[in-house]
Amino acid sequence: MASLSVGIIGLPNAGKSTLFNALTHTKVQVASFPFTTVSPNVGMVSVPDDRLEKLARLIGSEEVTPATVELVDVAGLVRGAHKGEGLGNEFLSRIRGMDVLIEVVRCFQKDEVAHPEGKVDPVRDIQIIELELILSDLQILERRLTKLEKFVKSTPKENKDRLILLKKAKEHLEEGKSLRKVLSEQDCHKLSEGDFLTIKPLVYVPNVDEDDFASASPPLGELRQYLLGEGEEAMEICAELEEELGDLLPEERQEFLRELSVREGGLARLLKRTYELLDLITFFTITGGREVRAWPVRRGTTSLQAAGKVHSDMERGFIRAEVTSANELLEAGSFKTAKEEGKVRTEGKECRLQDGDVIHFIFSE
Ligand SMILES: Nc1nc2c(ncn2[C@@H]2O[C@H](COP(=O)(O)OP(=O)(O)OP(=O)(O)O)[C@@H](O)[C@H]2O)c(=O)[nH]1
Ligand SMILES: [Mg+2]
Repeated sequence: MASLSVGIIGLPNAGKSTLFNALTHTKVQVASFPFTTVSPNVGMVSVPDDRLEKLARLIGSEEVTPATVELVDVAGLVRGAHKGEGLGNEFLSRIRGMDVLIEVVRCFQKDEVAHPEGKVDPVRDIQIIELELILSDLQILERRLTKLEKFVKSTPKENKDRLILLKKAKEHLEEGKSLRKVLSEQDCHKLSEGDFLTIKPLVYVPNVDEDDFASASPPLGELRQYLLGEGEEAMEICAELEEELGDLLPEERQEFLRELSVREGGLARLLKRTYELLDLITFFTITGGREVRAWPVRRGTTSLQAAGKVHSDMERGFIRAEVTSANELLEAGSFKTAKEEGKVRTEGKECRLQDGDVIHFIFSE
């Protein structure tokens, strides 16, 4: 499976690189001027999973390898990006390859940090970006339509159906609607190879001030109303605070959070949600009783494909898979007991994995 990636998008100075740093525990350049990021920052992030920690404790494992996804922090987008304004073309072509988008929306004030539009107005910012993505999709769609229309008379029904779907998509875009909001899941799937930007799953991340946790600023209140009305997903985060928290020791962190009366786990929730939107599930392996590892795979993956993910030898020499669930294993206390209690199934190559499966592959070398 090619690596799945999550792209962080937003206007310049929204806090994208700050969020990237907080999520990846790295230190890419963050600054108060726009277009700090030019070439994209790429990092791998671990997806938090309680089951992994519990399994590690159960077997006294020292080595724990979490599931990871690729995170890409791209250049900021501005009005007119679809015509190449700012770093428009670079930005748009980069996010075309992403599987899920996180859009950072500036809600924090901070006068030293210039806003490309002059003042903080998160609803307007969301609309600017949505419009740019729509216009970019329209450009691609029109090119495709022209090509297809040229020879559709003499082509199979499949092409004709596609033409109808593309025309429907065009109408939606012309009405200013993102495709993910109006097309059925099935239609989105049919168009997914087209790299349309407004089809990609998207989570809004309002980047708020520390003070907003106590009482929301008027722009944040307005944004919440707007997103609710649009039925959009949002997860509020204070990117700067999250980044600072990453530098603290666990005890210091608890103290700090208590003082601010902030709940921990904003980043973890965001990562879990993007993981779901990538349509990933996790299976676990325990190697030599020492290493517990979480593996991300697409929903629908078979036991044979899973074996191949762990090692090509396992796929080649696959004999069978012994499968239990993380919860059953935790209850039983050991793989051996789980087996004695009849909680371990023997599966062939075609078994479709469930989220949380713990798998022991039997293979010939
Ligand atoms: N108060 C406050 N400031 C923030 C927050 N997040 C980012 N900033 C500041 O905003 C400025 C821009 O942050 P970046 O993370 O560089 O923004 P960016 O979206 O990556 O910007 P470009 O790469 O230029 O598109 C920096 O000065 C940050 O310190 C936040 O949550 N609160
Ligand atoms: Mg940046």
